Amino acid sequence: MFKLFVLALCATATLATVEKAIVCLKSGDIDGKITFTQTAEGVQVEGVINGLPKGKHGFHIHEKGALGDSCKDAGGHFNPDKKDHGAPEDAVRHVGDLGNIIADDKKVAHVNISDKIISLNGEHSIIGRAVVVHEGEDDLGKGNFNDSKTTGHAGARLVCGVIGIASDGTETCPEGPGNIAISTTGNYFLLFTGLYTLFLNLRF
Ligand SMILES: [Cu+2]
Ligand SMILES: [Zn+2]
Repeated sequence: MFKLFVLALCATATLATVEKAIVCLKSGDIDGKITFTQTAEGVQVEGVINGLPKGKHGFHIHEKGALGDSCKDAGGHFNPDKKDHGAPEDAVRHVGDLGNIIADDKKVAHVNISDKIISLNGEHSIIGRAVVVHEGEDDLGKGNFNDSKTTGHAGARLVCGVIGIASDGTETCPEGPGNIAISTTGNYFLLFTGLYTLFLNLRF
C-alpha cells in the first residue's frame, strides 16, 4: 500500500507543469516585464516595455539564458527543430520566433501575443532561455538579406532577460539598473573607488 502511495506521488511530481513564467527586461532607459501563461492552446505572452525607440522591434526567444556581451551570449533563436527563421504564423519557423512588437510615440510597447509553438513545458520549453528585443524590425524571413533566414535581419540586441518560473505572474521586477547597465555602473563604481583609494594613499 505504501509503495503504491509513493508511486502515485512520483507520478504526480512528474506530471506537475509550469503554468506561469516571467521575464524582467532592463537596460538603460528600457524597462519592462512580460508574463507567460501556459494554456491548453499554447502560451499567452503579455506585458509592457517602456523606453523603446518608436517602431517595430524583433522579439524572440533565444537559445540560452546567458545575457553577457550585450545579450550576444544568449546565442541564436531557440530552434530545437532545426528550421529556418520565419513569422509566428508560418509552419517553417524557429520555436523562438515571436515576430515584432511595436513601440508607440511614447516609446511604450504593449505585448499581447498568443503562440501555439512555444511552451512552458516539454521539448519546446522556454524556461531558462532568454527574451531578446532587437533594435530593428524582424523581416520574418522574407527580406532577402543574407541573415533573413537566420535572424530576420533584426539588428543589434537592445535588451534581454532570462525567463523564469513564477507563481502567479504578479511578481515584481527588481528596482535599479538592469543586467547590461549594471556591469557598466559596476565598472564605474570600481574605477571610482580605485581612484579614491589611490588618492588617499598618495595624500598620506
Ligand atoms: Cu532575436
Ligand atoms: Zn528565428
